[in-house]
Amino acid sequence: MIEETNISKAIIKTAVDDLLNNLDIDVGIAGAGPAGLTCAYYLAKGGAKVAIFERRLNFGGGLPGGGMFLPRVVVQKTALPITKQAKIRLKRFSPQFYTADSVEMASKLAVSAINAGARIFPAVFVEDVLLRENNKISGLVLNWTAVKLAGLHVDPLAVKTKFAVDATGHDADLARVVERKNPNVLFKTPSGKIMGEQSMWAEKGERLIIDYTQEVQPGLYAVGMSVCAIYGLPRMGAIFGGMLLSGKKAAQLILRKLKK
Ligand code: 48F
Repeated sequence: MIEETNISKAIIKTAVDDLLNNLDIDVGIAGAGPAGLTCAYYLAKGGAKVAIFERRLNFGGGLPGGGMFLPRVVVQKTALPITKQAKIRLKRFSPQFYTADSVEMASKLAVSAINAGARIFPAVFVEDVLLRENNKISGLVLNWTAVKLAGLHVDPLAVKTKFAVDATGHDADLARVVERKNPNVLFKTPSGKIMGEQSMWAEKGERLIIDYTQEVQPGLYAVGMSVCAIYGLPRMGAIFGGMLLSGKKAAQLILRKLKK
């Protein structure tokens, strides 16, 4: 017999247990776009306890939309080891460029991260961080996206992290909230301030995003387009190798620190 209250009980109990189990984690990632998903995969594969908090109900960020809604993206040769592990099917377009179905790519990056052990919490908005001595970021402050959309005042809850990752894309939402609330916090940029993304220059952006993927504040890493927003790098459009390689690089840097 199907008893509705038993359905409710099953959902409430298992979902709350899952949240409780993720209150104290190695790495908390804000944003389930391609950079956040790739970062989560490599972290989980390397043995870290990692959760992604995504403000939307779906994952993939700007990836499923492809280029101007045409559901294809370009991936360069350098990122092929990442697409291969995720079993993303590619078509060779030129000696340098491959194309992928953007929906397949978003889905498979998420499946890989989940299969490696990462958790994805949908409809959760990262609205702030826990800031401790020496401006060390030691956790994420969470609320339901619906609360924000409804314009309600509901106090958030927090999770503790050894490292946080800003994978929020073009707005660098997490870094910006840190800057807005804590004017004394200086970022590792020439001005100490978040510089904002520059106009499109794919070749330059794809190269520099890898160089600049690093810890931007004690305890906070940036991956993907948030790196460009923080360091004033150009945007690239529907080419995704840099997003994947940036996520992987941050995961490797964090894993090295976790092992110390
Ligand atoms: O925007 P998004 O896909 O960022 P990305 O991983 O990749 C960028 C590419 O999609 C593309 C590009 C390629 O050259 O330029 O634009 O750097 O994914 C960011 C995700 O973060 C979520 C947002 O909904 C999206 O899924 N997000 C943004 N702010 C928050 C957030 C927040 N405060 N809390 C939780 N999730």
